[in-house]
Amino acid sequence: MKSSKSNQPMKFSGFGLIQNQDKDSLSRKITREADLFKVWHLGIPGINNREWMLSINGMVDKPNQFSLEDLKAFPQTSVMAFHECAGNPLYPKVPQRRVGNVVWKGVRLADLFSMVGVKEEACFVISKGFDQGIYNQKYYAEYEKDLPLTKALNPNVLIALEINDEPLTVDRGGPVRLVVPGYYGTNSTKWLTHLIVSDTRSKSDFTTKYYVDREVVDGQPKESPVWAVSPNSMIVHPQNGQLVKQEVLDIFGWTWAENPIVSVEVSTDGGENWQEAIVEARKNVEWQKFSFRWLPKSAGEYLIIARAFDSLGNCQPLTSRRNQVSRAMIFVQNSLDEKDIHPNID
Ligand SMILES: Nc1nc2c(c(=O)[nH]1)N[C@H]1C(S)=C(S)[C@@H](COP(=O)(O)O)O[C@H]1N2
Ligand SMILES: [Mo]
Repeated sequence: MKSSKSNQPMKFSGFGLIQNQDKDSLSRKITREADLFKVWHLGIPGINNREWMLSINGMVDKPNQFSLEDLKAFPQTSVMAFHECAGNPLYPKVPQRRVGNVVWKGVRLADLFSMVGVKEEACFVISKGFDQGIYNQKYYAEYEKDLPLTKALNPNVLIALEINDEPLTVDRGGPVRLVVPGYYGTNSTKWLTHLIVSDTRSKSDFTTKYYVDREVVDGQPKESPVWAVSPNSMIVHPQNGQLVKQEVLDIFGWTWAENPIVSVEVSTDGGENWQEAIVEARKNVEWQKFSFRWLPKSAGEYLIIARAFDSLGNCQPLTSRRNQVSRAMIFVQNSLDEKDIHPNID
């Protein structure tokens, strides 16, 4: 943007989160924009769409700048994709299941890259957003992330202008944001102003301090960027704490990962026995429905658990991870009065 950033009023300052998930919104294959969670670390900037510019530079042959009108003139691609927040970066192992499934539309990043010509030595793409402000007691002049060039060239990666056929609102990262389907939401930089092609990773706190998974493997500390989404699932029906009658119950939910989910197992006894659920095949990067028909043998408490496996054989862990299994404790009511269930019985 031409105007100086520090003069730009913020619409909202500081970290924020809106999550609006009820059973009705979670039952839909495509999440309504109004029902999709929103996250911002530094604030929501004030943006003038007419002055807005995306610049692409770094290890490219012909650095260039694109206005909103320039981007609208490119071929537009739609991608239905799950959108999952990795959770609070200060507590990276705490599961949040802040997730939805939406249709993004915009320009393929690969198309812009073929126009500017990416140099052979390049390995990463650094993205910067227009927001500025304080996160965890430190001031940041911008939000900055990175991703491998190989991922950036994937045809699903978009410079998005729309969500569910509507222009992106400023809260959603508009007028233009990066969308990296298959990667955690943190990588999909909102209010995108700069893409820098590089042979090294970003040194920003949002890639080196936050959004780094730290583990000890064979006694050695291991760090990995919070990029690809690990297998995850969410039980939508029945809901945790629900009271149901002792009759056939159609358990269902959603499952997703960067790689397609190939199977989901459901346990109705707290994890002692597992059975195969039916899983919808994946077309591209959208979430997949799983369902399991079950007749409770008797009244009582049941702990239902679902666990997903992706095409690489990765499975959801039982505890201590952002993608740990989803559980629903339910209460099956004795069908004492048959008339309640079969009113026409006599
Ligand atoms: N510029 C900018 N982009 C950002 C963020 C941010 O704070 N600033 N938050 C990230 C995080 S953690 C997530 S989960 C997604 C949230 O996108 P949404 O608000 O559209 O759901 O945006 C990502 N992109
Ligand atoms: Mo996030």
